[in-house]
Amino acid sequence: NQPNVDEKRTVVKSNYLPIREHIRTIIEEKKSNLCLSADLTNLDEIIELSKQVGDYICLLKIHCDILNDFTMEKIRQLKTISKEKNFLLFEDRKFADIGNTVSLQYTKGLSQICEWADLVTVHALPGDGILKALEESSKEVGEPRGCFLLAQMSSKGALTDEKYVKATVQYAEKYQNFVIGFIAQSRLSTSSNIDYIHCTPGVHINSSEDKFGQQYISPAEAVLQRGADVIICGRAILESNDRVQTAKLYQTEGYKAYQQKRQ
Ligand code: 5IU
Repeated sequence: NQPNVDEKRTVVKSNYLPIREHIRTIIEEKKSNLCLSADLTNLDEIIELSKQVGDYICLLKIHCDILNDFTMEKIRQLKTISKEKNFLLFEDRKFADIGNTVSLQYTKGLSQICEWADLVTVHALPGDGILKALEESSKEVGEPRGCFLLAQMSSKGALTDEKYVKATVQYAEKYQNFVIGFIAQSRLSTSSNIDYIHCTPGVHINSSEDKFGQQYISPAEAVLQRGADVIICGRAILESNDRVQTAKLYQTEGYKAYQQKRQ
């Protein structure tokens, strides 16, 4: 006997913290505002890595479409680790199609993203039907789901100008339960007093760019000058000699700045 959708919604309301609050709680409890961007092509490797660094991160971001060995069984293993280690799973899908299509991409296919991803990324470009569709689909699972709207990108030549950012913020306000924050390179001004989570990718201590236009700043600059709550780090950690020690370093640097900013 499956509960119907309304019953599931009640479950969501009664058993879980709203996802925005949940992230803030994780950040404080674990003293970590670090999102590891595990851009690896092997899910077994991500599972192992998550066991090693799970204590030092608040979010684990993946791209499920680059995995050579994706199975629902493995992703459920990762989900179990995320619950044990208290971080949220974040699929960086960057949805960008019409509502009907994204809803299928979110819930169907080999990866059934909505089943396991606490969070996803969404482009505002197609208009706000994309948010209506994803939010509606997300209600079919018995756990809270949210998304980050892409407001600004870290890459050179990004087309996200001021007008685009403004319109993106307006969509976020309209879907304020589902949109829990932004991927951005600066603190965005909103007309409500909602504490949107700002995530900033393009964070590296030893590098300023890559050969494809990625642009890097330090954890302190991301948090204190750009206003990030969460720093997103990929290759800075993945390509280091010691991923665990480097994750700890970014955790420390990121959280020190986070505390300084919130004082
Ligand atoms: N990412 C960016 N910049 C953006 C957005 C997403 O780098 O503006 I939106 C993603 C891409 C990659 C990760 O998965 O964040 C950054 O990886 P590196 O830290 O390895 O550059």
